[in-house]
Amino acid sequence: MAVLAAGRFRLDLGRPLVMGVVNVTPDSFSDGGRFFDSKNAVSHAHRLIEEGADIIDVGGESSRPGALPVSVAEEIDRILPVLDGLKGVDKPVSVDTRRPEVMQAALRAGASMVNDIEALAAPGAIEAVAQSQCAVCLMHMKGEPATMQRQPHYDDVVAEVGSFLREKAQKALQAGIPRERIVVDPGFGFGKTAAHNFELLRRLKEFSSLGFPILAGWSRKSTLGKLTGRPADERLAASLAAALLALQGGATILRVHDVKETRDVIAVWQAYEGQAST
Ligand code: 7PJ
Repeated sequence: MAVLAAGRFRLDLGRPLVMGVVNVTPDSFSDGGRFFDSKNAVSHAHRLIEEGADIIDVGGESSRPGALPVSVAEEIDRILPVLDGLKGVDKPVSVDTRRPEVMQAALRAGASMVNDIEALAAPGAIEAVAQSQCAVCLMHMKGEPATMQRQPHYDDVVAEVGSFLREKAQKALQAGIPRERIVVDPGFGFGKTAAHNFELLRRLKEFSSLGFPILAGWSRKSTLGKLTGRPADERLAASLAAALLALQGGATILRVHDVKETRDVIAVWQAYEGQAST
């Protein structure tokens, strides 16, 4: 049985998994301050778990197109209270970060997975993961969040993303991270046009030959906004359609904001595939 090893957890990859997104980006207009933000994040995570999330992904740095980086200290201050608040939950908590210092602090605070949008590129990031028992998601991004959507170009987006992921996975293996802790992700929306994103989605199956579980993140992304003309909070239907297409393309982990609805998509897909629903 294929499994993903993530700290003390072993996740069955024989069925699709849902990674629920919990953003901890402080709302400067709320007077509750930081405590209010982290309390909200913790209760949101509990809700996503009730709705059927298999993994909770906590992020303290916005990586949306055009976003500017926050300091390491700020990122740690945002996520640690949330990880503390989630200590008792029986689902793996992932931390969405690029910084080794944040990874180490998060792993000490009980995180079981590192979700790195730059695939462990920062000096010390590979070591931070290798020295732990956590799972890691290696994602492809072209450029930096602040500028990545300025006319991205590829000769063959699938070939380029595929060889990037193969190389990063090889590096991780060489650094001593076992195969069963590694996930790969083509990074929809990260330095890609809508056409690139749909080519990657249409040819997602080609990434199966890498031999790692595939994570797909389409939830509420701006490509869906461009397509439908809708703002982020009205992209649920488009996100669910993309989730189904990702499942069809062999994705085993769906990173989403809307867990309950994505679970229903998975139920339909499993019935269609003749699998028992989970
Ligand atoms: C992704 C992510 C994604 C992985 C974000 C957003 C932007 N991590 N973090 N894959 N997207 N692994 O949710 O719109 O697609 S942040």
